[in-house]
This record gives sequence, structure tokens and C-alpha cells, in this order.
Amino acid sequence: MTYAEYNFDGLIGPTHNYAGLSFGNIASATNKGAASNPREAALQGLAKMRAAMKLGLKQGFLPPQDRPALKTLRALGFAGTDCEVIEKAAKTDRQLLANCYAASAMWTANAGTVAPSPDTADGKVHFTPANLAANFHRAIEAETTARALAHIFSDKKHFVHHPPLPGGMHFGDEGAANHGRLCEDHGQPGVHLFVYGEDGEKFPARQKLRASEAVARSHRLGPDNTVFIKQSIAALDAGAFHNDVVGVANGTVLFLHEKSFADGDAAYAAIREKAPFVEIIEAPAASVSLEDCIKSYLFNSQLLTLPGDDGPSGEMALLLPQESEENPRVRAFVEETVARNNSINRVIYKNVRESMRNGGGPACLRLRVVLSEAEASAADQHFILDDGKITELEGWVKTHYRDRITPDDLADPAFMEESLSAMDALTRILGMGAFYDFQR
Ligand code: SUG
Repeated sequence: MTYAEYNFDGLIGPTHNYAGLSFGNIASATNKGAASNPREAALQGLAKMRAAMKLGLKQGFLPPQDRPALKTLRALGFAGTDCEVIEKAAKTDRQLLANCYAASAMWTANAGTVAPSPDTADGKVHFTPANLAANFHRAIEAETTARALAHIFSDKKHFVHHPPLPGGMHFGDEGAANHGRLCEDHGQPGVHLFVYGEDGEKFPARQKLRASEAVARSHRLGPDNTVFIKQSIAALDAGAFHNDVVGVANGTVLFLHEKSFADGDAAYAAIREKAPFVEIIEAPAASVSLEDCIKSYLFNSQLLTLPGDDGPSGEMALLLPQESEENPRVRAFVEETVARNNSINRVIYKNVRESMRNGGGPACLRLRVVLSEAEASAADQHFILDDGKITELEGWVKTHYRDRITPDDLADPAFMEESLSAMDALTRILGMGAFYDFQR
């Protein structure tokens, strides 16, 4: 059976803005209150998807969520018509309103954790949407994310959907942003790396060990194909609020910063024991500091196995944010890495600056789902892209999105109406029916 990796990027929603909502995420804090450009953000995201497809890779997407989250605002006691709900929330608590306006579902690495069928005891693809308990604006994504995943992967013959983990921060789970899979080939059984944190001196850890263990259990993974690794506090306190800011795994390669893990030697030994084929490519702190990593998002790159004429070519491309090209130390390290004799031999820099300014690089913007041909054809094809569908989505963005949003716009009921009417139009394009809460 042939398997392929599908990257499901988040289609960036019309309310993308900078509200400084994520403590421990330095870009989010730095850009609080700045004007955003949702139109440009969404087009940058779609251009990245197109670039991955040009490499011959499979590309899907997850839809944005309906924001403002009127259902949440109503649950918090704001009553009346939709316009009244927005006006009252704006008068009472601007920060609360901003939380209900975040377009943060764009970072689909946090949508959930996925285990492909070659790895699971029942031979099915397992999904657990992340509860994102660490931040209010993100925690309210889980319900709609679960609905979207169940909508796209609805065939019970192939797909198993678990609910987001219960228990709030006791089982704080941020999805695939702290998870990687090593394998000799996408269709071969893989080894799952789960990275968890413990609170630092400056910043809190979002991913709990017990959450990772629970996801592994639900996904019917076993001790032979799982490794649990503690993130270093130095990385967390430098601003690596998710492990995918300091490392990425793909196929046989683990590409990461020297200071990613609390105990690097022990972690590498545990990984090598279960995945003896692993090729570890490490950036020494002497060449690239943690600070450079966080600013440039070097390791928030997509590491992609390039297809050959007849199956995988054995070559990998690194798709990096433009900020990595602009940092001379990072660029030098990337050039050196590609020149060396290893699996990474191609580099592409893409502009995803609107997302980067909220702390989301290329890897944050995608959820990896490895699927067999039969599984891929059982998925809802509206969400698997080709050039024509990308052009259609670009057209939708150009029709409905603003090119400038400031914090004051969130208080304006006209902006709410505009955003929800964009989402309404999207459900028609994607044949989703009355998918969103505001349509029900
Ligand atoms: O959860 N930023 C996101 C960025 C997520 C990045 N994802 C990964 N590393 N996989 C977060 O901190 C900022 C929103 C704001 O401040 O307006 C935000 O939610």
C-alpha cells in the first residue's frame, strides 16, 4: 500500500489580529496592538501551500473558525442580539472580546495529534484534538476543531476520533506542536516522540507529560513506538512555548537545537534505541543561540521528504520562514547543513510574516496526516488542494478580507457581520452545510 504525508494547513481567518494573548510567546507579546493585515496573512498562507504542492507534495487545509465566538460570549453572560453581544463585551472587557476574536486556529500544528495507521494497534488513523487548555483564546478552538476533523475524516472504517483530553491544565495538550514521528518511510511503522514541559522560571509549560501519555494510550501506540522527552527549561524560558520552535522530526531525520531537551544525551539514547536509523542533525549553541532560534524560527521549518519519479527520492527540503534568511548566523548554519552530507539538500524560504508576528512559523501552520491511498480517498476532497482550489480560496479571501485590522475594529459590530458572512460563504464553497455555531 502506498502512503503519503498530507500537510493540512490552517486557512487563515478574516479576523487575524495582534492582541498579545499568549504569555510565553515573545512575538505575540511584542506585537500586541499592532495593525494586522488578514488579507495578506491568508494569501501568504495559501502561497506557502502552493509552494509545497510545487515540490510534488500533498496538501490539504483545515477551515478557519467562526470568530467572534458568539457562543462563548453568550456563555459568559453577554445577551441580546449578536450586535448587542459585541457592543456589551466591548464596553465591559476589551481583552475578553479579543480572546473571542483570535484567528489562532490557523496554527493547525496545535489542532491535534495524529497517529497514522501503520503505527496503531487497530490499523486505523487516530485523531485527538488538542484541548489547548493553557490559553483561553485557544481553549475555545477545541470543540470546533473536533467537529472539523470528524467532518473531513468521517469514514469510521479508517478514522477514529477521540475527544479533547479532559481536566484542563492537568492534562494540558497542545497537539502535534510537541510531537514528531520518525520512520524509514511514511508508510513504515514509525516511532512517536512526545515532548512535554515543566514550568520554567519565566514562562509556564503548556504540554503535560500525562497528556502526552494519555494521547499515546488512546491512539493505541505502545512502549516500542513511543518516547517521552522533557523539554529544557532554557528553551522554554527563551520563548520556545512549543517544542516545534526548537526542533522538527521527519522520516529518518531529527533536526534540532542542542538545548532543546532537558537531558539531550539521555533523549538521543532513548530515541536511538527505538529508531536506530535516526539521523540527528543538531545546531550547536555556539553557532546558533536559542535567542536566534526563537527570532528566526529556524526549527519551525517544514522538513519535507521529496517525492521521486518512483516513490520517495530520499531527499528532503527545508521550508523556512524568511526571517531565517534574514538572520546571518542562521542562514550560514542552514547553508552549512545543506552542504554537509546528510538528507537535507534543498532550502526554500517563504514569507509568512503576518503569522510569524504572532509566533507562528511554517511548521505551526500545518498538521501532518500520513494517509494510505484508500484513507486519502475516504477524506472529504473539498479539503485536499489542487491549483484550481487554491485559486478559488484566494478569490474568496480577496472578496471578503480586510487589509488592516486594529484593536478598535473588534468593537465594531459591522466587522463581526463581515467576518461571519465570509465564513458563511466558505461553507457554501466547501459544501459544509450549517457547520458553524452561528449557522445553527
Ligand atoms: O499559541 N499565537 C499562537 C502561536 C502558535 C504557534 N504554534 C506552534 N508553535 N506550533 C500561540 O501562542 C497569538 C495570538 C495573539 O496574541 O493575538 C497566538 O495565539
